[in-house]
Amino acid sequence: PRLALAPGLLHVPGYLDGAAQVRLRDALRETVRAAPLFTPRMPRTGKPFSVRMTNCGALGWVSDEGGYRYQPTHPVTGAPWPPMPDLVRAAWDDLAAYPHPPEACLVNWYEASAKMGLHQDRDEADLEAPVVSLSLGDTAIFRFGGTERKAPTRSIRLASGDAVVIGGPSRLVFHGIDRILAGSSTLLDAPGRINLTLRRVTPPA
Ligand code: MD5
Ligand code: FE
Repeated sequence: PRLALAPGLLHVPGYLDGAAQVRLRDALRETVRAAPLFTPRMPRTGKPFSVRMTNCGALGWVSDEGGYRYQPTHPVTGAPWPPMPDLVRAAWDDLAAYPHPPEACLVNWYEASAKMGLHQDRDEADLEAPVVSLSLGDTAIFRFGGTERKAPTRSIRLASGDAVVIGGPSRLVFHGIDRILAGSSTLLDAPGRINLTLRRVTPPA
C-alpha cells in the first residue's frame, strides 16, 4: 500500500521485502568498507551529531564547522564516494517519478540512542526532485510537520523495509527522528537503524 501522509508525502510500508532488506544490508557493508562512517558536526558550534553517516553516489552530504554541503569526496579519507547499490538506484526509478537519476545517497546510521532534530532538507539546488527514503533495522519514530517550524506535527513509525517519498508541496516540510525502538528488528547485528536518502542535488542540465 501507498499511504499519503500529506500532499506529496507518501509512506510505503514494507516496500522492501525481507530478501531485499538482506541484499541492501549486505551491499551497505561494502559501502561502509569503502567509505567509513563519519561523525558530522554542526555548523559554527562543531557539536557532533548523534547519527553517524556515509554516502554513496557522485555526491555526498557532509556537515562540519564550515557548514552543510554536498561534495564528491569523503571528508576523512578524501576518496570519491562508492557507487550506489543497484537496488538503491532501482528504488529511485520505481518511486521518485522524476526523469533524472539521483546524485546522492546519504546513509544515516542510528545507534539505539541516536536521534535527529526537526529540520528541513534545503541544501539541494534542485527542489523539484523528491527525496526517497529507505529504512532498515529497528523501527524509528518519525515526526513531520509543515513548511513552517511552528506548524503542528504528527509522528509515525518507520519500520525495516519501509519507504518514504517526499516531494511536491511537502518537499520542504520539517521532519526528524525522535527515537529508535531498539530490538524491534533482527536485520542488523546490533541495535540500531539505517536510513538511506536518495536525492537529486543539481538541476538537470
Ligand atoms: C532519517 N533523515 O530517517 C531521516 C528521515 C535526512 C533525514 O531527515 O535529512 O537525512 S528520512 C525521511 C525524510 C527524508 C527527507 C525529508 C523528509 C523525510 N521530509 O521532508 O519529511 O534518517
Ligand atoms: Fe532530513
